[in-house]
Amino acid sequence: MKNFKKFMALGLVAAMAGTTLAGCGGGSSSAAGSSAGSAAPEASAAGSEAPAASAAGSEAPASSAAPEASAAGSEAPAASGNGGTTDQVSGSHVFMFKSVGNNFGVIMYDGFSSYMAQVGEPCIEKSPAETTVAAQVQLLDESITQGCKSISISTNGDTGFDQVFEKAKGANIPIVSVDSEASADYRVVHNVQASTADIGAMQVRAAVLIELGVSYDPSDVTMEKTVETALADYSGEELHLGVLSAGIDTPVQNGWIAEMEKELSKDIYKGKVSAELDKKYGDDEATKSTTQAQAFLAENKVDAIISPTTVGIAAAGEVLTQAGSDIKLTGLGLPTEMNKYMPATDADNEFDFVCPYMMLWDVTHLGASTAAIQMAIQNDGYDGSAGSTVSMEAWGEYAAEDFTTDDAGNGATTLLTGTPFVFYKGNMTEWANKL
Ligand code: RAM
Repeated sequence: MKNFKKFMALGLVAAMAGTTLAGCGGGSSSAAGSSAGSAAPEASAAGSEAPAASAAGSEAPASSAAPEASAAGSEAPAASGNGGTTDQVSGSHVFMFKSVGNNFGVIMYDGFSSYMAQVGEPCIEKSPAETTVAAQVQLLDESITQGCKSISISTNGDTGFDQVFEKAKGANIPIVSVDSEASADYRVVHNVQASTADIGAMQVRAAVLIELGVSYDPSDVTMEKTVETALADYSGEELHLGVLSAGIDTPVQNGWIAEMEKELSKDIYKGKVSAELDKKYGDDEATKSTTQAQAFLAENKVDAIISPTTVGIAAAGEVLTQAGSDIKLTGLGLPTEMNKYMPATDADNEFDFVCPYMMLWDVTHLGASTAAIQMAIQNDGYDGSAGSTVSMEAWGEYAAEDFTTDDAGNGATTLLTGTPFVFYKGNMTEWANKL
């Protein structure tokens, strides 16, 4: 399996040269329900720093190609000791996603547990059945009582955790949030997949460009210039965008939506794209997301739907495709879940599909880098202060990397460990069955 980082670098070059990439080695997808634990760096299928993505201001450390993994499904580097997934909370690093049954969380835990296996540390996934704060609080409380070593969490809301986080603090159990942030009062740091501003703005730009029938241009990764030019030439009716999000209180999606609104308030959109987003919430549940997508269809008020959640975008893809709707779709999705609604090859007309292009980032690396943060806290005295560094070991196909902590204001700090990546007809051949 090819290194994602390398792949993306090659992808950019190839795309700029107007050529297509030769196929990567095949790879089984960890998205397809890979078992928690020892999963190898299929992780590696995805990669962090796409040089491309750095265009939006997210720093891309120099690309250092790591050795290629032997084959799809290859084991993670030999674990020293009893590292990786265990069924014991006591003495283990707890990883908690928003809920079970979300492949994004499954893939992230694959990365987390693979890195923990490598460094010989036990870990366990404790994600709730329901995407609620209450369900997470209960599991957190139990995990702390049972003596877990650390907590890595993607939260379902920004309030309601104080008491249980206080309990963790009292027990010296470090909290790192990832994907969806925890309060700065309790977390050591928040691990960010890619700049919130980039992710929010790129989704708006993609929705508008898709509506205007403009293909994704990989030489303009963030689509900023392309959308400006396309809108300058546009004199049609005002476009209306809808958002199919996760929970109404979910920090990560709400952060992106705020950036979407900021983007839409720019002059280039005035009179051409409504500044108002029509928002609906599917709670990251397939059934609820489907109902909300059907509501968009029935109301017929939006030209395009942005879904900043892998659960929502897949549900909307199905609903819109089944209905043969004119409403277009973009957002954040897993290629393995979206391939049915997207172009497959360069030869396709992407506008024949409900979702011509969409974005995501290296989900496995996000999990692995979270494990690296926990290791830095445990072994190197990392305290999440701005300017301090987390060193991530070489892992699978990835070379060793250092990440520097950023000041996020209001006493909060973040660590940027990834960049956004666009999936479109020029690279779906590579990604349709992995990630
Ligand atoms: C979903 C989750 C997650 C989000 C991704 C893009 O699986 O809501 O929080 O980051 O989509």
